[in-house]
Amino acid sequence: MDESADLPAIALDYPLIPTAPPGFKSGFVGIVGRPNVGKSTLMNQLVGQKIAITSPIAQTTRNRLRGILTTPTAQIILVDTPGIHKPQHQLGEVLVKNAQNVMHAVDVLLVVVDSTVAAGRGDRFIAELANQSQVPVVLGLNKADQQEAEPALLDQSYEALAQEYGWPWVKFSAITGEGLEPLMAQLISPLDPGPYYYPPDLVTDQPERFIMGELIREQVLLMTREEVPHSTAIVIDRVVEEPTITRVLATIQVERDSQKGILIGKGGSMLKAIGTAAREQIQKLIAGKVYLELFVKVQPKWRQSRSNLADLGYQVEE
Ligand SMILES: Nc1nc2c(ncn2[C@@H]2O[C@H](COP(=O)(O)OP(=O)(O)OP(=O)(O)O)[C@@H](O)[C@H]2O)c(=O)[nH]1
Ligand SMILES: [Mg+2]
Repeated sequence: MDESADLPAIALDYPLIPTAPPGFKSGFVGIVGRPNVGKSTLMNQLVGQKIAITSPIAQTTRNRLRGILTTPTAQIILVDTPGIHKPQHQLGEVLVKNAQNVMHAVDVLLVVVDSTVAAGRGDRFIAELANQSQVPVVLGLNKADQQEAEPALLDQSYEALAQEYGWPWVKFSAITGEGLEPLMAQLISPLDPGPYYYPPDLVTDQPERFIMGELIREQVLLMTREEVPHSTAIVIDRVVEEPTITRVLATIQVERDSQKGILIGKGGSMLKAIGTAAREQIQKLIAGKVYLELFVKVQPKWRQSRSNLADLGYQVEE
């Protein structure tokens, strides 16, 4: 069979990737840090679009997510990771392992810390891991907008950490966007000249279906409490695109009957609230009308089962 005969048709299906001008730089930047320091918020702000969900609850991010940022002189592929913490179940172990693996697979590491509190043991642990990776590191002090008492003292604790390893540090706010220009310059500086890896207008390589599931999970994180957010996983069962509306059928998976009860709520009120808010977010994502139907299913101990985790897309990636 003459395989080359197929080539032009296949090539036409791909968006055009331009040739990089002389001196163009590109590379992968891993965003790592403790849970809740604002890694995903920063990635969204840098790419200018919500591609990662965020919440005040620790361990929001569960997958390695790529955000693509293209400027006239560089293309940075940001890799957002789950917050590094002491794992308490198989799911946690997979998340932390994946975050650690990213440290060796990127060109630059951005270690993000929460500058509203002083450097602690968790930050030092992550700094040591980053140092061992032999990759250039930038220390990012986030939440500059929220520093209250003694900003100078707080900064000193991180300055000392950066000095210990000889890393540059930058202070910024992922929410207001203040300080992000200098951050970008620090991230681009260590990169080598390179090609466009993705078309310049692409902001993520994450499939739409995946982001839809995340947008539903985000509402569960925002609207429920205690163990429910962490016991939840989303499965997108079907996406049917009709001329005027996109129908999405999804299942919210929990570990116990009691959690199912909470998610459904009195007379179905909680599920309705989650569905309404998630539908609005998905409509923004696809820029079109969405009909969202949610189901709740109990899958006992799914966070402890390797095969359940793999089915849900949570596995160790090298
Ligand atoms: N005031 C302030 N809050 C921020 C900033 N960046 C993030 N946050 C808040 O911090 C919380 C955590 O943000 P995320 O982006 O989900 O944090 P994360 O590091 O991705 O967390 P994990 O995915 O759990 O590891 C959210 O409530 C954000 O709104 C910031 O620059 N300023
Ligand atoms: Mg996150």
